[in-house]
Amino acid sequence: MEITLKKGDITQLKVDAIVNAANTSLLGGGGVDGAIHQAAGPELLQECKTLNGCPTGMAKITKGYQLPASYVIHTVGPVWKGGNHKEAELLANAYAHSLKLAEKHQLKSVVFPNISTGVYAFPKEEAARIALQTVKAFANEQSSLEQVIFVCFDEENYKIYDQLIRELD
Ligand code: AR6
Repeated sequence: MEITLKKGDITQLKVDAIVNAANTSLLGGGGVDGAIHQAAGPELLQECKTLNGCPTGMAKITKGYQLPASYVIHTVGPVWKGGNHKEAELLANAYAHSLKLAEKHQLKSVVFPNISTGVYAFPKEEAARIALQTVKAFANEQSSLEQVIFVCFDEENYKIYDQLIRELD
């Protein structure tokens, strides 16, 4: 399994699935969630309404509708509350459950945004370490996944990931 880094807008990527950093309602919001719903069109919200939300750290899958990606994996990262509220564990769970869902659907390529590092205020470097460790641990297992891409929208996250990927290699 190949792990790659890109900079830019997740909604533009033609992959099997893009991951959405959603909230527990799964009914849309701002940030990457808003961008994904905007680009996918109103049918995405219609399908999300049938899912009955999603607990923090878990993931659910829908079709991609007008997106270039075939599917959207909606996961919910934790809100940062200082670090003593299981934030690290919940963030790792969000990545791990998204990967498991991709695997269950036999997907080959998945793109992650930097979950929880926007409105949810998770410290970016710690979040990046958790994301990379969780994906790397999964890469060691037998999987349908051939490519996992991290897409960074902001320069700060891009620099953090670029350095960490080199370190971990
Ligand atoms: N493509 C890729 N990454 C993006 C894009 C994009 N188009 N737009 C923003 N980002 P956030 P959270 C990055 O706030 O912290 C929503 O309202 C952004 O730079 O979108 O998990 C949900 O409904 C940041 O690094 O998600 C929830 O209520 C990262 O995406 C809440 O925000 C995550 O920022 C979730 O908060």
